Amino acid sequence: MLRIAVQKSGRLFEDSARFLHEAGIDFGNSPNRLRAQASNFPLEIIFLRDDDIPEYVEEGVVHLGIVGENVLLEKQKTVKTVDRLGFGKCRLSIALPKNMPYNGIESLQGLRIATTYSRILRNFLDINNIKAEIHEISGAVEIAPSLGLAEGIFDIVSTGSTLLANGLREVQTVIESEALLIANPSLTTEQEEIVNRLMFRINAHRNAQKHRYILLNAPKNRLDEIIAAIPGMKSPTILPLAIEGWCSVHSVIPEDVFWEVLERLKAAGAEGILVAPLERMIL
Ligand code: PRT
Ligand code: ZN
Repeated sequence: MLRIAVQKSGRLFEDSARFLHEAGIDFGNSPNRLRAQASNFPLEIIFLRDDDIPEYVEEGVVHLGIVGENVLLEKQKTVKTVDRLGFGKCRLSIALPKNMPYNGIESLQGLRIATTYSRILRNFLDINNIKAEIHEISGAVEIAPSLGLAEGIFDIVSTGSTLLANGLREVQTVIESEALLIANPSLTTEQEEIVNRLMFRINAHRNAQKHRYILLNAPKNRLDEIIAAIPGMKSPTILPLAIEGWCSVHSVIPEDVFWEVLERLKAAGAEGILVAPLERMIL
């Protein structure tokens, strides 16, 4: 049995739940609980504040966690990154009042910068030999300059509209972030095995998303040309049709080229072309 921590509510909750559902894991959908047992996989889901997840994973209280890379880097906990999940994308950037000049990192020298991410900022400033004062605050960072607490801020930016609304301008991106699947670094072999099963299921879903199932009718005398147009798995399945001189061709093609493939197939004489999505695909 494994335990996975996901954000209880907030920006990562829905995508984290979707991630588990895509792996075929069922745990109901009431977000008000603190824990839930998957009904069809040896997994217990624990709902936590995102800030606590790296520590819970490091301590082994939970075996896995889904958390923003920004939070993980700030907390500096010893965990293993199992996978990058492609959601919760954002960046951590330094922003200054929109009229304040910025001519590169040196312009930050001597400034006061407010942030909730003081470790990441400290590290960035140290690497670049910038002496700036970090004001660690716990929220509402973007109003610090207008209150006179600091000249600049260091915070999460996604669309940039929050900065704009507060008269700030993004001047320096420090890190790009996305949600990560993290694991305790000393899982037992049995626990690793469950993580592998989880990843196997996720990859079967991802592969399916990237491919399409294709069926078509082909005149036998142009079959070679048609087969050559299909960048399929090993080789297409060819089945006879009731009509003399024709056969049915089945294959799986990468999603990103399927329009070009369809054009080539049509030009090669294929008829009755059907394209269908895939549920799961194991390579
Ligand atoms: O309650 P809990 O502690 O669990 O949640 P939280 O309030 O600390 O975090 P939450 O739910 O806001 O965000 C969780 C994670 O989502 C973050 O740690 C990031 O990894 C990721 N993420 C992605 C974001 C954003 N995009 C984002 N835009 N987190 C916060 N924001 C904020 C940003 O700071 C700004 O204030 O959203 C605001 C809007 O951004 P703009 O640039 O689109 O205006
Ligand atoms: Zn948080």
